[in-house]
Amino acid sequence: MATQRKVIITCAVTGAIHTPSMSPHLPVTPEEIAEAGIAAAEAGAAILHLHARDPNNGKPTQDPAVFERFLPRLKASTDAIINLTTGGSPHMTVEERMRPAMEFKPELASMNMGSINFGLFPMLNRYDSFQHEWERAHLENSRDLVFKNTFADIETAMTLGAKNGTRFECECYDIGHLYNLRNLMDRGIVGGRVFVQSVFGILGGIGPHPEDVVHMRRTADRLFGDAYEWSVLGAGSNQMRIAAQSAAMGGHVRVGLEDSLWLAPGKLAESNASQVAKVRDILEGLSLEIATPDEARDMLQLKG
Ligand code: KMH
Ligand code: ZN
Repeated sequence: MATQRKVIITCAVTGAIHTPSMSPHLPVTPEEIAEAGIAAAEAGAAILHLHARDPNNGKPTQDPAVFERFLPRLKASTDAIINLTTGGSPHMTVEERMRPAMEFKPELASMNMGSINFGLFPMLNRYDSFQHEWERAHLENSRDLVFKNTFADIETAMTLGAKNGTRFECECYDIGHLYNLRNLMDRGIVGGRVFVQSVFGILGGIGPHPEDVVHMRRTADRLFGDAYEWSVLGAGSNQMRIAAQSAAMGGHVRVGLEDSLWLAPGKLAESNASQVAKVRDILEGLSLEIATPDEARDMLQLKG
């Protein structure tokens, strides 16, 4: 098991899963994304995992011009590690999804470690109406959606990213994804200390049960030994419980409105910073210290 030093908090500010009708607090415009990221960093997030949205209707976009409207402000106002999505939305092509990481060459980018069914349609039951037509289709069409991340996709993207000095948040939605990562390491496509982001509770991936978390951790320990940093994210109402469990097991944590709209049962999170503050309280309650961005850079071997 990797030795626990300090805990890295990642904040995933807006993502591409939730839609504007689900919460009035979901950041949509470049200004809202910048302000939410700055507040999250001030609350203790060392890493900001970033997607962009069309300012007119909140639809996920990978247009670098939209990222350009919030990245300079985030870089000027915080020391946080910028982590750009290459997942984009499961509805986009891999080429589209890679555009921001190729354009901005960030320290860190997400990399999804296998193809999965990505079932968003259960959320349809929770909402009577939507402000924008794309929102219903986004959920409905997920019944027949494969989030495509083939071996060729991953290998190409990681090789291109590595040429820019970008390292990866390796998103593992199931146990097989850990084996995919091990294979990339064995073939020399990924080197150094790997950053595993285990994702729990997406329909199509591993569930959110405590035994699922233990199984993921044990398998990662067996496959990677001391050569990895482990972080977790729990989707929806699983977020804080899974963060607490993993932190107690030596892991890092990811929160943010990309992963959950909630602060407590029935209570929407009014900001990303409120989730960062809550997880920080949980971590400090466990006598764990929070990593600064530079400490996180050191642990993850980032270019800085
Ligand atoms: N929305 C998360 C479950 C990515 O951006 O590459 C996964 C994610 C994907 O963060
Ligand atoms: Zn994401």
